[in-house]
Amino acid sequence: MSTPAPDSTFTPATGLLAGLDLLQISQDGAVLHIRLNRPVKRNAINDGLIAQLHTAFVNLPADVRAVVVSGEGAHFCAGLDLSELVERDIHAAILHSRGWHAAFDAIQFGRVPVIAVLHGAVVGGGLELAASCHIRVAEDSAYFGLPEGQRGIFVGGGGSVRIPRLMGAARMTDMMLTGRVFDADQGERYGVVNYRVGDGDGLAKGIELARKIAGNAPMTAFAVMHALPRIVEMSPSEGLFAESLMAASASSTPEAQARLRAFLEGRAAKVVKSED
Ligand code: 1HE
Repeated sequence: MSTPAPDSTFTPATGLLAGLDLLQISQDGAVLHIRLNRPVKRNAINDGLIAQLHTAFVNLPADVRAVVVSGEGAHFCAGLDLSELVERDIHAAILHSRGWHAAFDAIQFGRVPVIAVLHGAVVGGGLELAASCHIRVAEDSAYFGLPEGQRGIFVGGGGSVRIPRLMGAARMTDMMLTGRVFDADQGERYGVVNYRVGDGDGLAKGIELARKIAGNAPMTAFAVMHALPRIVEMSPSEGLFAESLMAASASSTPEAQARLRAFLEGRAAKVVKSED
């Protein structure tokens, strides 16, 4: 008997999300799965796809607590659709880049954590998309490149802000100047990849992580997504002050109080070693 697909319990999204034809969106409980669905073009991101990603992330169903993003076909994402770049003037090009920023900001600074499941090419804008997610799972086949250098362009989807914060500016400089491509293991070693899995196992891992995340208090997710990256950029003194305000806000929520009581009364899980 064949093993059911990891998302076999998911049902297609309804309403607005169902109308986004470049995405395939499905939901199971508190987990939403958004699959880039332009495999013929290797999920290259054209104007329509970036707009649909933005629309999806600002219209998440109220009961969703975590999102998994993956790519249909042999690759996660081939980056910017180069066929649309040729005819743009400078003003249109700036607005185009700002449109990508808005979409990826909606992912990074949205309401719920997002897990990227990566396989095949994760290049250019595909790596920028992955970098805007909160956790990255990579299958054996995944590889990371920034072919902008070869194409005579520059990153425009937030890559210069987000990618150095994962792998360091020196590695990104090398990728862009020499066309160097990192494999999945290098991606893990260099801080891009949080979880390494075999080919075909990424979605199951992503969904497993999303279910865990969905069980957290929403205020904790908010603090990790919105406060942590800002505190990292502050001076230590300002950071410590902001941390105190965030910590006090989180611990005062009724959900935190209930969770703390549950532990003290022996009703909550203890901390155990992870198997990953
Ligand atoms: C595309 C794109 C694309 C594929 N824009 N059409 N990104 C790149 O420079 C990566 C360019 N793509 C590739 O290097 C390869 O396509 C892949 C390694 C990703 C996949 O190779 P492969 O052999 O599986 O597919 P393919 O045969 O190259 O591509 C299949 C089709 O997709 C083909 O179109 P067809 O009409 O001839 O069938 C390709 O032209 C098309 N295709 N990738 C347009 N990217 C906000 S700034 C972000 C800046 C960037 O992202 S720059 C990096 C752009």
